[in-house]
Amino acid sequence: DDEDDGDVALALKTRPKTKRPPLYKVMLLNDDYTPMEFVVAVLERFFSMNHAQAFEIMLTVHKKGLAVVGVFSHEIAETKVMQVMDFAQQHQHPLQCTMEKE
Ligand code: TYC
Repeated sequence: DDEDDGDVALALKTRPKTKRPPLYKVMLLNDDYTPMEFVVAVLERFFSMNHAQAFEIMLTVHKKGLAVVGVFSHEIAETKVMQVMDFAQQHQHPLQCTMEKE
């Protein structure tokens, strides 16, 4: 009677926090030397794109300077960046891949 909506007020203040983990954009950067076919192969191999999708994203990077190629959890994003950077180094291409919090 005195404080009939006390628990409602409390419920509003103590709403369960369901915090989702942050997501990270993985980006490919343009350069003047990495062959277009190599970038397409990277997108097919590490980002599960078909050839047409991969070619389109590669052209976007080539024209705009960079593009987001996927959005992942922190751990998956780090793994993708490592895989791309290792693969590029193995083939002596200067291709750069980075990640950024969404
Ligand atoms: N600019 C490169 C070329 O003309 C192609 C390229 C595309 C390189 C995308 C990197 O992330 C890249 N051969």
